[in-house]
Amino acid sequence: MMLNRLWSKATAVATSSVVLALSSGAASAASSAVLKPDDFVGISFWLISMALIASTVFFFLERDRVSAKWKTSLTVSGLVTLVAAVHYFYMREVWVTTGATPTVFRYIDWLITVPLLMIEFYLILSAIAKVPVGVFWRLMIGTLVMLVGGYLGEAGYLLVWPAFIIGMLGWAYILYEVFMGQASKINAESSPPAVQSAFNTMRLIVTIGWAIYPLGYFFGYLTGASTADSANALNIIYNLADVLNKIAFGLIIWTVAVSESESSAKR
Ligand SMILES: *C/C=C(C)/C=C/C=C(C)/C=C/C1=C(C)CCCC1(C)C
Repeated sequence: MMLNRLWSKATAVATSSVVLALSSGAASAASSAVLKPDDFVGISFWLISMALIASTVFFFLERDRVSAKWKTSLTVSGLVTLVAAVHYFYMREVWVTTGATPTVFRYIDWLITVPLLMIEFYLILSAIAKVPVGVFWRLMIGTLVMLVGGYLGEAGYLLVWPAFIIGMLGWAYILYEVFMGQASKINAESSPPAVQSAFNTMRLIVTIGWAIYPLGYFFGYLTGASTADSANALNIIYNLADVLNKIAFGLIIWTVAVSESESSAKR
């Protein structure tokens, strides 16, 4: 128990130092450009980088408070915010120094964090029911189609409209799986109320929270606005979406984990 606590404190301290070291390295390379007070997209990159580090440390430390079956979920939440924090340093750098949209870093980040969020889904269900591994792979396939479609459009390998439609089909497939497929049936049949409510919240996240990303794409490429306006809209929308889908999503899981752990300790 004691060792366990020490270990999780040590991991949290180590993570935050690595992230801080990375961020100061990135900052010294950027000596030629400084964040301007009217660069609101740049400011959002800064704010969110910091919020992501704080969330990472928080999720790792809070593992101590929850019962064993929730610990992996909190670890995964912390990994999502950690991976995103590091990418935000690089994205911020690209934005502040060049004013360009950091598409490659954004998609590398998504390619790791979105599958981690899918694993989170699967873990929540697995905490209380036997879940066929096919559910997991179907969610992964939807994710890949969605992200590859988006990247081909944003990086200029495909026309922006067809790429958008491919991405939307991948997302639609994920929605089908969580609302009508096997994942939803398992939840309805076998989950205790706390998990059902977590599952429903996660569904809302994947529907409403994730819908913000295609909106970002739309305002970034499909409105015919000027390049500068489009880039501003795209980045601010993606950044806000990340706050909701990475930090708030983690906090929802944390809330359920804490309340469920406390009520099962009383029983
Ligand atoms: C932490 C990052 C997350 C949760 C990223 C999620 C990204 C999406 C849901 C992206 C969706 C897109 C479409 C549905 C259509 C094509 C364009 C995308 C890739 C922006």
